[in-house]
Amino acid sequence: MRIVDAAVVVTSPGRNFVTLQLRTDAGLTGLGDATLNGRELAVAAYLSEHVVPLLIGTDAHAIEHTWQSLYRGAYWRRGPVTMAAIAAVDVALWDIKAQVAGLPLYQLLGGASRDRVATYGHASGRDLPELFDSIRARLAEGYPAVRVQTGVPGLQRVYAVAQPDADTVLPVVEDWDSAAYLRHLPGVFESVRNEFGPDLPLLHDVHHRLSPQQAARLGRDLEPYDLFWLEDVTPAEDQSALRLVRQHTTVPLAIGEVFNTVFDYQTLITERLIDFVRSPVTHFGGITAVKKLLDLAAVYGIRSGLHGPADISPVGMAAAVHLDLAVHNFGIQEFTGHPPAAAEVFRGGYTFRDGHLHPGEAPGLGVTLDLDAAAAYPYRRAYLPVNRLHDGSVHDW
Ligand code: CS2
Ligand code: MG
Repeated sequence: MRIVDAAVVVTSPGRNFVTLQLRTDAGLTGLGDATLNGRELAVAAYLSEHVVPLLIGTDAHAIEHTWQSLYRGAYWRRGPVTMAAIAAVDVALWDIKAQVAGLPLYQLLGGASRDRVATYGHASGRDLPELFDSIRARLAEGYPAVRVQTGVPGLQRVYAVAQPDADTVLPVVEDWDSAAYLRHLPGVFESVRNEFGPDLPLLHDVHHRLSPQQAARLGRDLEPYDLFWLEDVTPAEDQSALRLVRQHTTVPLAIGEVFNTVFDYQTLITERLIDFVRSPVTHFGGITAVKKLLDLAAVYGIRSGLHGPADISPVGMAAAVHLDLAVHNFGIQEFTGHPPAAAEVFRGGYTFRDGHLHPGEAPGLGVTLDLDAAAAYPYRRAYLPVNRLHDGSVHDW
């Protein structure tokens, strides 16, 4: 079975998504997510200009060989643009192979290791009353675990709390002060625990903003509140930073949403510096690569917590849910849903019920792409926010 055609579809039903659709001479189509938030057209161009011409005429069943050819054959390895493109090809080929087998994709990954996939949702508020309302809303939706983000006194626009201005073209500027944040956050978690009791799994995302010393202090200060995980405490490219954090706190650490290959985790996993790996299928080279990552992590007792915000498309999320159901060392899946219009473009796929996901029993990934609906939502340029300190200098966002 040969690949005969490939379409790179950029659409914006509420937000931008990039999807690769491969077609074979057997008349089958497979989908892969190539969305890279704020850099969508870079991946679309990499796919159209460089990857697709290499695929036409190749064996659609040779997933591992194709992966190695795109990774090793480019010479310029790694990086989010390249690995998102490879991920889209990989997932589309898995989708096709599972359709040939007539099986839902998770069956090709070893079959179900669990009945359903537990998720966490996002709660945030500028102050405690707003935050409590947001947590209650997630609990009412059935989420078994909640990520808690809060405003910080003295800061105007904080990650996950500030609402983006409508129709901003240039990046939104948020503000940041690590000292104010470190003073404020433990009290917020104390209040949340007092209000919601000891059983609710709570998570928090630091979004790569602290020095190792600050992160170690925060981990210690949060220990009484029994977090499920503390995420991305330090800038992620510095693996050795987490050695210092790990020596000073027992808080479970999660990292990896901006990683693209297993080498980004080499020190972290083999030295047992983390508890959860966070890479999404979409930015890490696909199912082939994330499965290998999770197998390495399993050797060290490390579990999955795959990245699943709205910028992972319904196709990327479906791939994650198949993998989550199959692997033994699943931890939790982030899931925030998508803008309503996305359901017009991406049909089918997983279901979300009682805070849990199930990939369904349709052959393949189970997602179809409506090209007419996609065309009705043209691309709109979008940026992620940036962070500034009080003196105007740039801080990690
Ligand atoms: C976040 C993301 O979900 C998360 O944990 O860190 O929302 C992240 O900010 C976005 O994916 C960036 O595109
Ligand atoms: Mg995060």
